[in-house]
Amino acid sequence: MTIDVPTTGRSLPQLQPISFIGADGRLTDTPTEGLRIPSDATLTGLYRQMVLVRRFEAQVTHLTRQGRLATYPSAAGQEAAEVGATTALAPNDWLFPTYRDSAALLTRGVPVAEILAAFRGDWHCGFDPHEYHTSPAATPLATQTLHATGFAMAAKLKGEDAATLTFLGDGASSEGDTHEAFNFASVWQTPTVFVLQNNQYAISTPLREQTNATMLADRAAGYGMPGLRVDGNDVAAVFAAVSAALARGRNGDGPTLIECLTYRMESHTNSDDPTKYRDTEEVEHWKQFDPIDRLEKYLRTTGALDDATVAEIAEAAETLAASVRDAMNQEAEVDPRELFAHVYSTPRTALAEQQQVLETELAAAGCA
Ligand SMILES: Cc1ncc(C[n+]2csc(CCOP(=O)(O)OP(=O)(O)O)c2C)c(N)n1
Repeated sequence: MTIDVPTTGRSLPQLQPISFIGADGRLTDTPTEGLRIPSDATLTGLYRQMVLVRRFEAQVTHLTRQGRLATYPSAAGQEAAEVGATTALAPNDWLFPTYRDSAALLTRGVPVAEILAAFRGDWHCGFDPHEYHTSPAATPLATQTLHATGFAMAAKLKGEDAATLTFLGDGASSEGDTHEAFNFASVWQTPTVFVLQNNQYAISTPLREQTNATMLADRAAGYGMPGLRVDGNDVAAVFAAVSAALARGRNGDGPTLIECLTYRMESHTNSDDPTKYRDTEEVEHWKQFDPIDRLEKYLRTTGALDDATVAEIAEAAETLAASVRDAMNQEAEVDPRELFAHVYSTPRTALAEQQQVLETELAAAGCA
């Protein structure tokens, strides 16, 4: 008896991550799975955006230390994954970010004050998801993978020309929600791209304690979808891989998992001390793979970047940082009644009672 063995979607990703531009700024000789390096004009735009988001991350981290924001999960070091993947989106596509992905929100065009509203304890996500085709950043790990998959399924059923992209971390890849999202997306061939930012740590849990698998991209084969392992610090590779995956999705060919190998340069948030669980040699090692430095080196060799352009971009980054400071120096005007405004369409008795308590307290404080 012979068994008919289906072979589609079962190929494993190559071990060597896809990379166009090496840490030395030169072209690599790594196989690129048929992907093409983006044009110099596209790469210059990606360089500019990475410089802006790095300055943004640094400024926000400083403001956290000054108490202007409650907490901040920085994606410093992960600019190539954040910017490369988000830039590949078409305006009609939808982004499903996590708490770590403010750089992606900035790239998507969300104003700084609206990105940071949630981190200073203001209400809701701070921006209008419909305006930016971007969902609120998820804090419960991996829930956004389900949202991205469900949304993509709805788009497919409605015949819309939209794909979804969601970011998840190496830690989130161990959550049950991720399994459900991968499985559903592959069975129903939803136009979803899962960008797994493997930044080596889930707070203090290193990758070796997170998984015993050789690589996270391997998991795609178990769900029958293509998986790619990409040098997540090479923005050219991230942009090319995500663009191709989004095109696959829009063509009706289903989801893709892209593992971006990268490194979280800062602490998880300002509430943990990374020196307790990783050594400075490791951090220094990863500095060699800096996504901005390597692209700058490359673009200087092609002639696309010169001192004047680099200086102009640095100045734009300072202007952005000043706008972040200005926005966070404005006191947020919070109305505590809004806590109750968007919970249920039909108010429940218990909540109505709590609302009444608040009204009484406000009146007693002379704030009615
Ligand atoms: C369902 C759930 N469990 C636990 C947490 C607490 N938590 C917040 S961040 C984090 C680690 C996440 O690591 P990873 O997915 O690798 O993302 P990273 O922060 O490194 O980008 C944990 C366990 C949470 N937010 N949600």
